[in-house]
Amino acid sequence: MKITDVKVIVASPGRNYATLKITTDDGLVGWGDATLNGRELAVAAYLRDHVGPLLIGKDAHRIGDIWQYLYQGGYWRRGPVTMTAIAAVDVALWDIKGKAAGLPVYQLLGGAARDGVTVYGHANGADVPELLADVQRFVDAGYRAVRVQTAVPGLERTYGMGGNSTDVTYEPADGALPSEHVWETGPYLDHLPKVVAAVRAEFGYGVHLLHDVHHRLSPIEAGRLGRSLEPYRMFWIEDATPAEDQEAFRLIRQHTTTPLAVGEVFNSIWDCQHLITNRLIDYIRTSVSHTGGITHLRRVFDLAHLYGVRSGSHGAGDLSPISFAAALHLDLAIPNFGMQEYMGHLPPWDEVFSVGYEFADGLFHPGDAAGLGVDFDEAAAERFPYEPRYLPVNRLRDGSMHDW
Ligand code: GCO
Ligand code: MG
Repeated sequence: MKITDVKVIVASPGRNYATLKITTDDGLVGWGDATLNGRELAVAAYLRDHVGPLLIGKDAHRIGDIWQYLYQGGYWRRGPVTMTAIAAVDVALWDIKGKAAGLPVYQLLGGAARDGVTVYGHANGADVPELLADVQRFVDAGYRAVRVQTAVPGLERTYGMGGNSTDVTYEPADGALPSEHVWETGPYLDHLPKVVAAVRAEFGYGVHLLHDVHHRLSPIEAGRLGRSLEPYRMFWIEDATPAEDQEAFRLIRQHTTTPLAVGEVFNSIWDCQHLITNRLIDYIRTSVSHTGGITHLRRVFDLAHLYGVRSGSHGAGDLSPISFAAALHLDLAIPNFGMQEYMGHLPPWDEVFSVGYEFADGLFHPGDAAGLGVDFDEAAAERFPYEPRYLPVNRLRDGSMHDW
């Protein structure tokens, strides 16, 4: 089965997405997500100019060989643009293989290891009452896990705020240029434990609570936050400290039993290797669309399984419905599933993407259509042209750059 066409579509139904379409001589079409928030055009160019022409004529069934061809053959290793491009090709080829076999992708991965995929939603609130009302929406909708984010007194805007409803999400990349905001760690460290205490007081311990620190703390500050949250039994705190320095997590580990999750900005198994093999984390958050696709992410999860680390894949709205569908197939089949993020997608996403996944009682299932169970309306996509959008940045009060 030969690849005859490779096409990248950049469109903005609700937010910018880059989508890869691979067509074979059998007439089969596979879809992959090539979206990298704020760098969509870079991945699109990489695919159009440096990957697509190399794939024409190759056997679409040889997923593993094509993966190595694009990884080793590209010479320049790793990085978010390269690994997102490879991921899009990989996912599209798994979609094609499933369609050729007449099976959903999870069946090709060994079949279902669970009935469904537990997801967490994004609750947030400018103050405690607003946050409690948002958590209530997710609990009422059947969610078994909820991420809690809140404003910080004295700070104009903080990460994770927006879209107070289970059915209308929010998009953090909201500026034609990066907006700049002030960050101060002290008020955050003082305020967050009080907010989480209020959520636990209202909802008890029957719902999993998660929080995203979003790279904003030093290791010792992260250890302090983890310890202050121990009474509230967090499912995890995420991105507690920037993880280029994987060994930094040992310092956090020494100070707290709060579970640690990291990895959404990682793009290869080598970004995770030290963290996993030293048991410095509890969940690995690498995503199918930024970590080389199903083929590579399955290797990450297999390594994690050896060390008791579970999956916790990134699933924000800037990972397209194609990415979320692929994540569900993998989440359903792996032995060490932990948690899947589900932020939803901004309308009118469903005027372009059609999906087979369904939500019930806190769990998603990818459906049993052959392949990924997704489709993409190219004609509709033309109604939503790309618009430059960037994530915000933080600066400290003295003007120093800081993680947002
Ligand atoms: C998450 C992530 C997002 C990122 C976004 C970047 O946990 O979902 O941290 O909120 O900021 O995906 O594009
Ligand atoms: Mg995050």
